[in-house]
Amino acid sequence: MKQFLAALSVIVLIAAGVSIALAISQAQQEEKRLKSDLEYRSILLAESFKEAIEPNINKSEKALQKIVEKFANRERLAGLVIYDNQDSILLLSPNLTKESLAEQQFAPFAMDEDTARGGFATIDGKKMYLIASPMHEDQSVIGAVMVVQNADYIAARLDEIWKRNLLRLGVQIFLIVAAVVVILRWLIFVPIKSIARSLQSPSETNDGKGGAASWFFSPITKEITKMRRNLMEARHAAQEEARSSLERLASPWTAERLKEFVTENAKDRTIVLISNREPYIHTKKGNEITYHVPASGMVTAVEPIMQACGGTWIAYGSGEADREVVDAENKILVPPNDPKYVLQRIWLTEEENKGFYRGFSNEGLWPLFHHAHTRPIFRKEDWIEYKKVNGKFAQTVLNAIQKKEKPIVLVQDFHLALLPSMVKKSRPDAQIGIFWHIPWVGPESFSICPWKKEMLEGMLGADLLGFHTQQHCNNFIETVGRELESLIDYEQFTITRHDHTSLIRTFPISIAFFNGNEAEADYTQSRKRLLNKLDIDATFIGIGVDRLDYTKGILERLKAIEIFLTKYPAYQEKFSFIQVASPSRETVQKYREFAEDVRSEVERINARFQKGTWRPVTLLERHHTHEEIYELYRVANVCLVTSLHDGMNLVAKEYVASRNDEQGVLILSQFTGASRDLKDALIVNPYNGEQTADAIHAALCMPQSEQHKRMKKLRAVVRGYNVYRWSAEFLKILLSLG
Ligand code: ADQ
Repeated sequence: MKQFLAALSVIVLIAAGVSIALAISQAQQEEKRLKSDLEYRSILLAESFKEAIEPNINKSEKALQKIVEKFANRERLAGLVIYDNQDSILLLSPNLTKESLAEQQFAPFAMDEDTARGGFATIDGKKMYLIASPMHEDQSVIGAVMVVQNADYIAARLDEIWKRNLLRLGVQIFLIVAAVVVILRWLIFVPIKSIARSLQSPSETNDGKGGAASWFFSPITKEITKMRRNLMEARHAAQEEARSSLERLASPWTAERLKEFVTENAKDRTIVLISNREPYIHTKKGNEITYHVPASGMVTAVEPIMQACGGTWIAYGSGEADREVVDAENKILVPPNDPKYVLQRIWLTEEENKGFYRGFSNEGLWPLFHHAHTRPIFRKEDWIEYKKVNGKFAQTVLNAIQKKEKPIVLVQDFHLALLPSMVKKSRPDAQIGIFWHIPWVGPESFSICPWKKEMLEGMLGADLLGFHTQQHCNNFIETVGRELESLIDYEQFTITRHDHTSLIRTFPISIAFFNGNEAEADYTQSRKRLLNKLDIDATFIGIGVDRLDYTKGILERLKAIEIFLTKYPAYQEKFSFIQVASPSRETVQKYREFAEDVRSEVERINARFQKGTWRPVTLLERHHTHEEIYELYRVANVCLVTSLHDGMNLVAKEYVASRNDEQGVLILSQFTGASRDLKDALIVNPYNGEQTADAIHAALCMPQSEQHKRMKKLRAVVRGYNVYRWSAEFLKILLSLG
């Protein structure tokens, strides 16, 4: 308050100083003007008076008196005087007296110097202007006339100017003080109060209008809001961490425990899981119908849950023999050799597949959500198909949950972003969760999607939205904050829109960690057999297992292997790398080109280094069963996961799970969700080939004790947070919302 008063006083003093300086200057100018005007008028009057008197100077006093009277009634004229050449007054107008003029020497001076003389003087207590002009006859001075003008009005006029200026100064000071008070109140106190209030409240409104503080404080408000958000997010992450640490101490989750949990908590409620990719694909081998589990992280993670809990899994039937094995309702019990739940297939036309799957999902959303420097392609016709197919899935879900009370609907992944709100609209009682298996990018990156608002609105139909990492949650919340009017609660991590609240949570997905018999973990024989079968002759084996997808960093990995063999030539003929690559999205041109690039890169590296029976890279480009993949993991001294961007990456977790001998080293990209938890891996930047090459070298040189120490910790993480726990936590929170 003291500072405020001091600042206000300074402002007032400056304003007063400026006003007074202006008033002084105005008064001086006015005084100068009035005086010169008076002088000028007096000179004119004196001259014309002289011209009237000069020829009549020798006439009678009466005649002269008449002339004086003629001139006398002028405004502000105090009197006229006629002097003879002896400096004596000959005649003067009645309102003047000789005594009052006795001391005035203007007339004598004028006659002596033969020129007009004038000046200001006080006569009878009044300010006067006097001017005397000599009269002539035959070029001799014969006397003088003097004009006496009233000059009091000049002082009165100056007084008036001062009074007016002082009054103006008073009004100015009042207005300045009032303006400062109003400005401080509306621009500073009120906005600061509102910022303080919003800081105290955990929620943040995005009403698109901005608050009281918006324009004046907007830069600082933005920064404070960001800081506050970061603090909230950090607090939330810490709470989550504390919660999971506590739960980690609890007994491990198993399929049986999950089943019990679901029976107890979901009672008889229907569970419907929906994804684009189906868990079992039926194909034909000649006349025989066979099936396989697709190479998909989503299927790897979610399938064990459905096996444990039962229910219906609705998915697109993509296999050529899929229609032949389903019943009239397009249903089949799976797993085919040990049925535990229902797979209900839906069919898509070629046009739908092209727009929904190949176009919008794989050419638009997939590159949009992965920073892998592949430009997303958005076509209006693909979007139309995407909406249509989401509607088709929604209708199938609505049919499946018809007459079922409070069904539990679990939507999987980015193909079905619109599904939650489509189902919610018709069935508000359904408890809907969506899990986003890929990363969620920042608001800036997401903003390029032409149908961003519709996507977000679709997702916010869910009661629970799950992401792999806190960063993905933060990005999602910030995106909604940027794009939609909503109320965001940073403490609870909820978004409320149109009276519906969605909870945003982190659920780092995992695998169904099967604990092998660690005592029997001797792979020497099987290793020999497998390497013989693959015709690989090497002491050290590296492995990479991926879908043939440009986000997985396979080309960067191959480059790093080339650098490694060049930089550490002692490993030539000793180290061999196996790349298991499952064909993926082959109908998309970018994927066909990528597979071609991988093949030619493998050929190039092999051609450069191959010696005798040794070749540096073996590309196994076909679908493998999980058993086959686990066998390969177990022969590998090092597993390379070098994704350029990955939601989680289950290969990293699978490698760790497979190593019950607690040997082997995991090299893991820093751009995977898995790198947040698997801290005992060697973390690399996949774009840095030198670094990855050095990590391969470090892994192959790592003492067994160090490998053991790291692998033990990694296994503890994956075992502690397996996919049963992941789904239990997801379901626990979803059920708590109903
Ligand atoms: P994906 O991108 O499919 O998953 P990932 O998590 O690595 O990636 O899972 C791949 C799965 O496919 C693994 O189970 C792996 O064993 C299997 N696989 C790979 N190559 C195979 C082959 N040749 N034959 C058979 N199986 C093969 C998406 C996201 C990930 C996220 C998962 C789960 O992109 O970031 O971890 O979902 O949410």
